[in-house]
Amino acid sequence: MSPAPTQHVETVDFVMLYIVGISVILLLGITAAMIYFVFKYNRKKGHQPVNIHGNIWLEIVWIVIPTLLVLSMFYFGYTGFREYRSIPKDAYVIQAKARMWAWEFTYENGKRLDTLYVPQGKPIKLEMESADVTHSLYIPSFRIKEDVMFGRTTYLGFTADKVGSYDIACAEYCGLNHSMMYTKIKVLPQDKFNIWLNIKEESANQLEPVK
Ligand SMILES: [Cu+2]
Repeated sequence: MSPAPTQHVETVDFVMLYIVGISVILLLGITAAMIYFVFKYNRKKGHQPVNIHGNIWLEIVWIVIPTLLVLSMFYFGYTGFREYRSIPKDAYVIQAKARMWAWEFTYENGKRLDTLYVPQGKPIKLEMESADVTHSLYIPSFRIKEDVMFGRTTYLGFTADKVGSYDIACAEYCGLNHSMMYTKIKVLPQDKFNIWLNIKEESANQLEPVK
């Protein structure tokens, strides 16, 4: 199998499967028990209601087991979150600016355009700001998303392991053309990225600087 676009994908997908798996097992178990009791204690069978007092062990079991399950969900979710929020110091920094209704990416050498190009296998840090309202930079294939706000710099880190082109969407409703606020992230091998970075001709694709 070809590798996932980022390592983070496996972490997020595992947490998702884990939570959905537990939920489905509980749903099936509870539904089966309900249906079973509907038939077992059917009124026509003439059962008499009995006043039952608390069972300490039963109560401990149904408090402890759900607590452990929920804590384990939190553990996997939180370790995955920490892993993707800890960005290496040598990460390659790209500035991202959002505005109604476009994205703009600026590189260390001043190169600026509306498509995000990144080198493969290198930790990337996006430093993000908004020129107007709140947006959210979302790369579904990478399972990452972060709000982009006016007057505040937020960040997003990832390492793209697989060459390719993936969608970037805005995931925060930001006005009339929000649904069209799409662009691409293009992952290039390091050598091709270096060549690309120094080509001036991309200027045709460049936007007016955002004030
Ligand atoms: Cu937006």
